[in-house]
Amino acid sequence: MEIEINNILVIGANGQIGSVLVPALQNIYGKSCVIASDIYDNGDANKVFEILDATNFDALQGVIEKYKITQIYHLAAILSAKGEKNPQLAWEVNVNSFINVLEVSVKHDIKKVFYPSSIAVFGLNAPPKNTPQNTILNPTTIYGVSKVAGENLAQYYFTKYGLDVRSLRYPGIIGYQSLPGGGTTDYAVDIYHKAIIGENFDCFLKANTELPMIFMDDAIKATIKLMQAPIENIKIRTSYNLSGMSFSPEEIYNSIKKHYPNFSIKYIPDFRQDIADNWVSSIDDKEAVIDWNWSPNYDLESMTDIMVTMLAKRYK
Ligand code: NAD
Ligand code: AKB
Repeated sequence: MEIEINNILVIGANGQIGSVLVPALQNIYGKSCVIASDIYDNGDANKVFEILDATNFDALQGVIEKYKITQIYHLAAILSAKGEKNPQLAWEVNVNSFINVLEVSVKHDIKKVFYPSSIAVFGLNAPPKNTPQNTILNPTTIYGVSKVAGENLAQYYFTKYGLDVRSLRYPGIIGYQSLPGGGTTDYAVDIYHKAIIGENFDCFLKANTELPMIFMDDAIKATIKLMQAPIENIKIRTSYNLSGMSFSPEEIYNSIKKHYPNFSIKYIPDFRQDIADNWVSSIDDKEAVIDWNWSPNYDLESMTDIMVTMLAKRYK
């Protein structure tokens, strides 16, 4: 019997998701089998690490060959708000680095690739509530445009080369372990930190702007479940809708206020309001439920309980 070797490369590993996903993968596959990489070294000695700019094909290929990589989690991206400040960079990082990953994967017979898409693929013409898997994708941000391109590339490489690329349309991710990096949903992480350190919160979205969100533990659970599912269960080769919860700034504020009654919020919408106004408010993820048995564990209140407990410990 052939023994399966899992040498996993995580690209963009120092970011909000990577810094939680890497330890989760280490727990499953062992520390020496998970190679974390990013464009900068954050000094965390608890992982095997390589500096890697994924827009550089030769550098990427060098790491694949050095560690005999068999799976890639490609997390590197410029998120929605940051992308609007520099659309060329967003395209270069989000699309061209993914093409490098796909090309190197075909060339080196990589067994599985994970590609994170986003609820940013949806625009104004998608049904805004309970948005279905198959609907019109006409995003208004360069980030959303790049993710639609990525989803189609994933499907193309699967169909043309049989490359096993799997993908999720993550909602906004909220966790206590790491800080977000330039997205429109970042407010929903920042608000907890402000409450816990006793500061008031200036919110860049309006009080009633409802968006799809998910707790970090559920996002990691979904990622690992998708990647471990039998290949015959993966029916969608663009990207799976994924749902955790949906709430507005006012609702998360009220949830935190139950723990911090003196906490106050001011609404000062900026350019990120325009981005959020073009996104949908809730997601229908029945295909994920049917195909690989997805279900989230957390709603707003249970997430808030953990967020305030863990951040209170951190700031003590
Ligand atoms: P992040 O911005 O926190 O992290 C991205 C990482 O990529 C950073 O550490 C950055 O240094 C690195 N990076 C940037 N350019 C690079 C390059 N050229 N080569 C290699 N690394 C590079 O993002 P995140 O929140 O961890 O998101 C990870 C992925 O998940 C992204 O593709 C993002 O679009 C997607 N996603 C995230 C969310 C969310 O709420 N966090 C929601 C939907 C989708
Ligand atoms: C962002 O706000 O850009 C991300 C996302 C939902 O893709 N958090």
